[in-house]
Amino acid sequence: MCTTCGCGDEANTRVSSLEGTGHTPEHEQLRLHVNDPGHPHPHPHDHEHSHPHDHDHGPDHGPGHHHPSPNTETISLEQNLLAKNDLLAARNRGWLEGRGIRAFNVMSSPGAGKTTLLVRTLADLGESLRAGVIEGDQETSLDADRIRAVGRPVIQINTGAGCHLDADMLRRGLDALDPGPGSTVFIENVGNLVCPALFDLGETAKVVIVSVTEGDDKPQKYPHMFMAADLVIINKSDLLPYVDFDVDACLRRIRQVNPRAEFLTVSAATGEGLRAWYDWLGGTTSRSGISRSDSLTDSLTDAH
Ligand SMILES: Nc1nc2c(ncn2[C@@H]2O[C@H](COP(=O)(O)OP(=O)(O)OP(=O)(O)O)[C@@H](O)[C@H]2O)c(=O)[nH]1
Ligand SMILES: [Zn+2]
Ligand SMILES: [Zn+2]
Ligand SMILES: [Zn+2]
Repeated sequence: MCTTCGCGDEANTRVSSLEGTGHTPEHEQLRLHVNDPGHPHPHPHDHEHSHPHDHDHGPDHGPGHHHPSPNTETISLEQNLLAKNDLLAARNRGWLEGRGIRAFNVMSSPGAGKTTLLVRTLADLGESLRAGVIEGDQETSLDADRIRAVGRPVIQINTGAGCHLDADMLRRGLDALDPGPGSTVFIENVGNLVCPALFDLGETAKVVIVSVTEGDDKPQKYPHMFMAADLVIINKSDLLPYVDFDVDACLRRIRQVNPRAEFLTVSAATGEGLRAWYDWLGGTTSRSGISRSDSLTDSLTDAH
């Protein structure tokens, strides 16, 4: 569950490899399906899924028991939830680093072009990029089907009512995807500019996409998402002649909330500007961290 928007019920999260028939809604069955005996591998983590926030008071608590006010309870629930998530994210990060795997958490509002960009990237880079994808959506395997069509391994995570991926979901996705050492994992988060910003997954870098049809004011309205970004991609540049979107104003607003973010302007549909995205992806292999030194001018030049 998400204490930011009050959504969710993590017991309904489903992880699916799409192999076989599996559209059963039972999350336990799907987990068995993912870990099917045809694809054995050791469980890399030492913990089990738990629901620390999900307990109710029993009817028999003692007379000295004191109920905090509802507001206090919400805040401590959120702190506990995020603290637990950060711990699991740190384990994911260690697990990924230990295998030299790069994981990119791709976030945006619904429809900004995450899947389109990933499909095109996998098709353009072909065998030069060993990559798999973990797809997060509330429902359906439509996005995973699109990745599968370009012949790459993909795992679908359906969050049900949940509006974001968390570190435990990524861990389960990684168990199922079983990415090879030195490979790349793209994580397509649930389309949402709010809640995914709060949940560290243990990823190598956070990539935020904003499309020109959404308006150039998004960095100010959703500052947490843009503060968290390592790279911001402005997508759908092919539509710039038809919409009222000022790229320079948007970049300035990104800079105001996050001076270290890099940014690129691309069209995942026409391919414009994608060279810079591929260079960025390549750069993260040779650099130990993500470079945060690019100036506004450099990035603007790179994008064209
Ligand atoms: N004109 C134009 N359309 C694009 C571009 N990128 C994506 N689209 C279109 O935008 C729509 C949404 O794209 P998706 O890739 O499904 O977006 P998404 O972010 O994965 O969406 P969710 O998974 O639902 O959050 C589709 O109709 C795409 O064809 C682009 O660069 N230019
Ligand atoms: Zn949520
Ligand atoms: Zn939420
Ligand atoms: Zn998508």
